[in-house]
Amino acid sequence: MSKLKIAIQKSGRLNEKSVALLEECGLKFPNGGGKLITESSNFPVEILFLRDDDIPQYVEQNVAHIGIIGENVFLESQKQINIVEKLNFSGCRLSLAVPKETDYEGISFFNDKKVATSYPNILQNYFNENQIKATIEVISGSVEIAPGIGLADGICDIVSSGSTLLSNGLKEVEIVLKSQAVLVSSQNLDEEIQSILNKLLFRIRSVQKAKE
Ligand code: PRT
Ligand code: ZN
Repeated sequence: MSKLKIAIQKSGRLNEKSVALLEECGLKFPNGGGKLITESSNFPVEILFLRDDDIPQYVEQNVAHIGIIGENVFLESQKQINIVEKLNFSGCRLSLAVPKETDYEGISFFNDKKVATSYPNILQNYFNENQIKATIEVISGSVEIAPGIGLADGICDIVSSGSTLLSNGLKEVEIVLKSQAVLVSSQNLDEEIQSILNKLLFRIRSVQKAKE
């Protein structure tokens, strides 16, 4: 019998809540011990533990049928996959920030400026929509230190409480995107897999409803 393959984050901010959601749906499976793939004992699913950035590609290629990622990772990936459900956890925003002493009067500030980010695709679209011509400096982590070390005039990064910006002398000036965890799916599901997904989705929606 076929199994629905679900990709979730191996470790990080989405891991615990992704595991919890599947457990709340009644799925029993071994979790932990560093296994990268595990099976449920009471539902036809296999769970793959991956880095969140790799999930869109796995899902596009139908290696995983569905996955749980942040909308920010979904959009940045530009992969041909669908959002099937918003999951109401890991809410955050992708924002532009500048050194707090900057005299900021609007988005045109970014014309001819350098902005450091790990989200070049989303940011470029945003600048295009707002007719801003800026240089995007792609870095993969510790984006918040870029202005302080002279690498950029501003940054575009994920913000939740805002305390990281604050402690690096930055202020949030524009929200580029509001994000939350989403369930994504492949566009090439066969009938059997789709029917398992429908059962899981029914449970996910019941769990969500119970929390409203
Ligand atoms: O190892 P892997 O690649 O799988 O994980 P990762 O390090 O890329 O991602 P991870 O675990 O940090 O985040 C996974 C997802 O959680 C993100 O893609 C977002 O959708 C979501 N999320 C929610 C966040 C945050 N909140 C968040 N605060 N992702 C990152 N942050 C970081 C942010 O980059 C910044 O450095 O936290 C800092 C800001 O937090 P505050 O509270 O100080 O504003
Ligand atoms: Zn990642």
